[in-house]
Amino acid sequence: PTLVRLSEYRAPAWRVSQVELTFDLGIDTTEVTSRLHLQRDPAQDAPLRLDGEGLELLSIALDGEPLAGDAWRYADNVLEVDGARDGSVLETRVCLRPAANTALEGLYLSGPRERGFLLTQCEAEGFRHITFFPDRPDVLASYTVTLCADRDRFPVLLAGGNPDGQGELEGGRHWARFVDPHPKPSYLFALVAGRLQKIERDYATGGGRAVKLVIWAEPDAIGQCGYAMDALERSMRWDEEAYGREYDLDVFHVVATHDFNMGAMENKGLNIFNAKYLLADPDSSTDDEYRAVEAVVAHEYFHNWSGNRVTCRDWFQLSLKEGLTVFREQQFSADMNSAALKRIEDVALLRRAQFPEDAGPLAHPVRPAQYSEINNFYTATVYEKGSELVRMVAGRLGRDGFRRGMDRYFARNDGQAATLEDFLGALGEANGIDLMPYLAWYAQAGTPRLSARGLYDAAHRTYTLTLSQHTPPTPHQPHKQPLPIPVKLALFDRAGQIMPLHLTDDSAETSGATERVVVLDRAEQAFVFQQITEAPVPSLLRGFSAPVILECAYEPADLALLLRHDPDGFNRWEAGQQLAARAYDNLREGNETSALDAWCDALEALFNDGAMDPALLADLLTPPGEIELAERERQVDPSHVHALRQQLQEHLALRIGQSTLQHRYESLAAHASLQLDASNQARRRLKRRVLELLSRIDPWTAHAQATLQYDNAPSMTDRLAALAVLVRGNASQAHAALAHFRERYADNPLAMDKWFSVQTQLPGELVLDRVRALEADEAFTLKNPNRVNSLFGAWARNNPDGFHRPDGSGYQLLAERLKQLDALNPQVAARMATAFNGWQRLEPGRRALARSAIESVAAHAALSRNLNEIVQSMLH
Ligand code: BAL
Ligand code: ZN
Repeated sequence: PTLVRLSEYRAPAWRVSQVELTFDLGIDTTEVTSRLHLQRDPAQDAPLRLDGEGLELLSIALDGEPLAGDAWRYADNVLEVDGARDGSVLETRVCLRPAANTALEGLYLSGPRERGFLLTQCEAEGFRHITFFPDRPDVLASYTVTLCADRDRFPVLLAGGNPDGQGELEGGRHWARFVDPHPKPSYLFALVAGRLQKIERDYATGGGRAVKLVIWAEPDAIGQCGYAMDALERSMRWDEEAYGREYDLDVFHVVATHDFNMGAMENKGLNIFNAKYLLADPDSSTDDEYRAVEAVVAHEYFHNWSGNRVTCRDWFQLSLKEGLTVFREQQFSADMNSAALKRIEDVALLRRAQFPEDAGPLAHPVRPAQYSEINNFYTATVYEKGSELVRMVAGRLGRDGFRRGMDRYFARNDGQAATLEDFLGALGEANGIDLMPYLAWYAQAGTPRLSARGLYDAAHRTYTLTLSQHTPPTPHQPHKQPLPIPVKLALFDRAGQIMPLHLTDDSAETSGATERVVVLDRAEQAFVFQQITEAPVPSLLRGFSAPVILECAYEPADLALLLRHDPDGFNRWEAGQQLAARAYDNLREGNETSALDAWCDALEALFNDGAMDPALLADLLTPPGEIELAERERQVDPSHVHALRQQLQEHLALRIGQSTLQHRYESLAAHASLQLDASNQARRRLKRRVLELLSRIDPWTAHAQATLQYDNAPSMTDRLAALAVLVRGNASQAHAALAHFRERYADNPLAMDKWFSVQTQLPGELVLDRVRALEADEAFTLKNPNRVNSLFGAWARNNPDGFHRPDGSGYQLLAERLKQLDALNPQVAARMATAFNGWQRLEPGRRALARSAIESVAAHAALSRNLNEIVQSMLH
């Protein structure tokens, strides 16, 4: 397969200044007429070549004249046209088949043909499935879009930009026109047509622009859009206040669909959302889902500046918009909710999803050097690690400096397609700082290991902290260079008091602060702290100041001290996670229990500390997940990891004590509420955790309580938490609860997704039969990405013991389904295939079985470019 390389980037030979599109919409066939106003780069002498995939060309004309058959060629997804000049207008007419489009890329039908609606998805390269175009993000054009359709079947017609007229046509048809005044790349084009309902709100920007906010959904879902509307308004206000960014059109449309490959899409003026991230109501959504809706609504809205007004020069720069926008969303969510809990959630996600990616066969830099299929690079590395890189730079500049830099970046690149160099350049120049050393982070894959050694010199009252770094090799990158690693740190005395810091060569201004950032920018470096009166306990990488793995030979008592005394919730959690990982090592090695004892003692004390925030306590009581713990093994046996983690939780539950847990559960359960405020969410979170711990040591009581909780739950949060405890414990009561849930939510697709996914959490030896049975359920379909993820994704990713069966049966099932799925939807198949990541580190028996399953996928005829790239990378 052809590789696209960053090093081979060339500016486009032909650009398009204006696009006029007319759609004659129908479910089986849609005709698209396109008029492209062409601009030729005088410095390049290349023929006009346009991208186009799967297009049925009906007619073609240049400057008003039909083109003869020998004046154009359409082969290998490229249309080459002779005779075009600077200023020429190329007109093409093509036929599309939306109802037959199962890949959900380009124009497709969402829902059943009788009542579904038409919509588009163009990022990254979907526009070429709609019309011929130089389908690359550095071609920015203004769009005029006219939609024509039968009025009864498609009463609502939407496209990006501002409305510019509508009217009736003959034969019960109508039309609507939209003009987008802001030049945009083709990946931001969108249209929607069908029977949708709306909720509306008026919004006035700080600068006085009146904006109509409209959220559209199918009739049965429109009642679940209110929360998203509130979140949208909060996001718009926040971006004005935090970044001085205002919205720039008269309307902002948002549409919910159940059929979507991604989470959502930031099309200019017409965001399209996977319903999972837009719809919310207490009866069918959990607290976590509410927060996800708020975060994704904000993320897509923030793209209006970081992505749309300033877009990417090429797809290698994807993190320029995605890493930056994830970072902006993280700041927003921290402001709206608890900053500590948000940071915990984000770092946990990074460790669960990105660290394993960076350590496996799919490792790639945040700015990849090459790709075969760009859709395979919408990864945790580009998004989540990309956000961490922005966070490091923002931390380096400070709040005001970062804002100054962002203002410069937006001003200088507005209306243009930019690079990461443009980003770091603007931020650095606005602050008189050279940020280019941070480019190395964008180019180098793999998670750096940061080692820390402390040495206390009582005679001189100094503490020397020696930091060193090392990044293991990754595919195509055997040798790594040192990176600039900002290490935020504090020192604590043995009573848990934070110490003032005086670094050698300190300025008067910084000397004496209790928290400092030192930057390690070579292989090894020592930092000497003065006036230290006793051997301190260092708290390193505070706030997770760099995306690295810290290796520090802490005594368990040191970590326990940080867990008990650090005033910062995130750092406290972090100390607890490190201590829990060491406790896990104790259990694995079986020769000592010092970390296990320290972890249990500290948590027991915190459990009984009435001042603890219940949500933070719930997180503290949760040890690292099985995927993280597996990283501590040389050869991974997922069943063993699962068993050890269960033991870890049993030790903790026993230490806290059955009656204490029970008492706390009852007091939390006595106030079950529907309210979404932070304190009620926190109580629900702790209640779930306490019930889970109880189920480890007293399943009989816990299952009885879970059944009661299920029956009386006022909200989905409580209902699903109870159901999960019953299913995980294989309780006899699970059957009736699942049957009840199935019936109650049969018409609610998002709730039904939860019904599928909760059952994938059955104990490892039981789950495969259940997955097979669920596939046969009439509500299951391989055509819906959410449903596929709720069954196969939840099973293969969230139940390692259930996926990695010792006989390889899990691998075989997934391999078979990947082949079927690939024929329908290559993007979803390729993403699902990444569940095999980490197979090379499995114990030998499973490793051989996993390899042969992946090989069987690789050997399948007619594999998509998407899936092929993933399985080939997996095997090499
Ligand atoms: N741009 C693709 C979806 C998102 O990251 O917002
Ligand atoms: Zn995004």
